[in-house]
Amino acid sequence: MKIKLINPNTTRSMTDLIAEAGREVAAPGTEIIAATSLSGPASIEGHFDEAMSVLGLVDEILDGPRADAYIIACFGDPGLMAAREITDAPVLGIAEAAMHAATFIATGFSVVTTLERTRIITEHLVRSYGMEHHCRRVRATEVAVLELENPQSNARATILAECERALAEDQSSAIVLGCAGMADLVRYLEDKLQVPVIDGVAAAVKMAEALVGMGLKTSKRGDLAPPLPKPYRGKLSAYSPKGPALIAS
Ligand code: 2AL
Repeated sequence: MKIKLINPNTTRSMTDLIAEAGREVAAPGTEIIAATSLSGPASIEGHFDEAMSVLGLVDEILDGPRADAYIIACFGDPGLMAAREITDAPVLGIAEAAMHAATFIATGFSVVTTLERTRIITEHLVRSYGMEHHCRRVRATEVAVLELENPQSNARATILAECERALAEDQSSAIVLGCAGMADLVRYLEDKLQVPVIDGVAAAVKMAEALVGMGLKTSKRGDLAPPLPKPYRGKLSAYSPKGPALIAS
């Protein structure tokens, strides 16, 4: 099966890291197609960044060969429901996948993410995914997304310290990493913390494989039906939904 792993920020080095995390867990018959959005923010750290990232993400689903499943590899899960409208292949967000994975192996988890503003956005996701009973706390490290790639930033030590505080103070028994750019920290943190550490990229790949393996597709009944045909004007005219047929499937 083909799983398209889309980095909705435009930083290719982060896509390489994400692709490696995905390929590490993928089953032998799974091909991971890693893509970087061609338009949008270099990193996604706020509501505006998220909104501006969605067209680049949508382009990656509409253009190119179809995949059996799509993964949005940014912890804000930007454009998740919109993406589900334009294909009947399963679409998974990494925050959603990581939080669900955590519920199977721990009764409570903490999310350790990047900036305070991203922490607040993650809290919104916790509520919209119905994870309030499982997520004990969302914690910020004040490490910006692109600083994760800077060896001089001390990001590793800062994230480890926040995870330790989470385990000491939150009554959590697992850590969810709150950024795709943290995917390479799993082993390091598990060694130090001795609790499960969940990277959403890996979780989403395995869950996508499971859904495709079960022959499940996104329901086209109700709000995930294809977008209604209508004109979109101005800069978005090329995106006008054409009709009831799926745009990509
Ligand atoms: C992210 C992420 O995963 N990629 C990105 O650009 N921003 N999320 C985050 N919580 O900072």
